[in-house]
Amino acid sequence: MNIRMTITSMLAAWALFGFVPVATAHEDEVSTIITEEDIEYTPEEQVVHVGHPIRVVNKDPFEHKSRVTEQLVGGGLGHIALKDHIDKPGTSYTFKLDKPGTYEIRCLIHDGMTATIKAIQ
Ligand SMILES: [Cu+2]
Repeated sequence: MNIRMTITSMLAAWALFGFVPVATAHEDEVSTIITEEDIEYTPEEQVVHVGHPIRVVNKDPFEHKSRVTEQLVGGGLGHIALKDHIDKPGTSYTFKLDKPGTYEIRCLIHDGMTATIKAIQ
C-alpha cells in the first residue's frame, strides 16, 4: 500500500468512525488491552486514565462489532465514544476516552457481550 492509499484509508476510517485507528509498536507497550475471546471481553472491568490508549484485540475467529457508550450517573446512556467498530478476526485497534466517566463496551452482534471501562483523570 502506498502512502497516498494509506492516508486515504485512514481518512475514510476517520470519517466513518470519528477516529483514526492507530497501531504502532510503541503504543503496544503502554496500551491497556481488552481481549475479545469466546464471545467475551476480558477483563470485565477496567480502569484507565483519560487519553490512555485502549487496545481491543479480537482473538475469536469471527467478527465482533464494538460500541463504547458513556453510562450516565443518573442512569441512561451518554455519548458514544467508539461507534460500531467492526473487529475483524485476528486484528486489533486502539481508541481513547476523552472524558472521565463509566463506559460500557458492547458487541452489537453478540447479545450479552459487554464490559465496563472506567476512565479517570
Ligand atoms: Cu461479538
